[in-house]
Amino acid sequence: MERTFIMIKPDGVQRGLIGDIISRFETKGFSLVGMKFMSVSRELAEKHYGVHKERPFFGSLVDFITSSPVVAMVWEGDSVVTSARTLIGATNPITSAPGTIRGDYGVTIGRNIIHGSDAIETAQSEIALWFSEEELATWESCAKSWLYE
Ligand code: D4T
Repeated sequence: MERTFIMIKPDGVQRGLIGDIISRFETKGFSLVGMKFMSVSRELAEKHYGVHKERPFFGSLVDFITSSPVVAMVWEGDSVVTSARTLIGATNPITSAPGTIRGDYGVTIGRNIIHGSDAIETAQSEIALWFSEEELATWESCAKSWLYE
């Protein structure tokens, strides 16, 4: 079973999309193993987006992520890293497909509602950055045998 890190960004929270977004992951068949509603420190935001440190949008991205609370989550399931990125849609909402979270709700790249880890290794380091082991639950959904062969 794979795990991925998902964050509903400040715009998703402010626009009342928390319930809808969680519902999409649940109804797809993934299991929630960790979740917290939190304000993000500049230090955490800068670490999370460290790969973009030299990009021109880095400062405004960190300002945005720290501007209002986020929902940080860990979801589990088969191929969840790739599958979550499919549910989320392309980075720029101008081109994200209808039916995806960004395609349905986003208008601009700087307000694209949600983050999802882009690879298994990234997921592992992002989960370790945002959550301690004790904050993650190990459990098995009663639907498991109806989701997997
Ligand atoms: P995140 O990391 O937020 O899930 O987005 P993606 O993985 O889909 O895309 P990314 O890492 O390339 O970009 C990170 C973050 O920066 C914002 N951004 C990006 C921006 O404001 N302007 C830009 O030109 C780009 C490329 C949006 C997502």
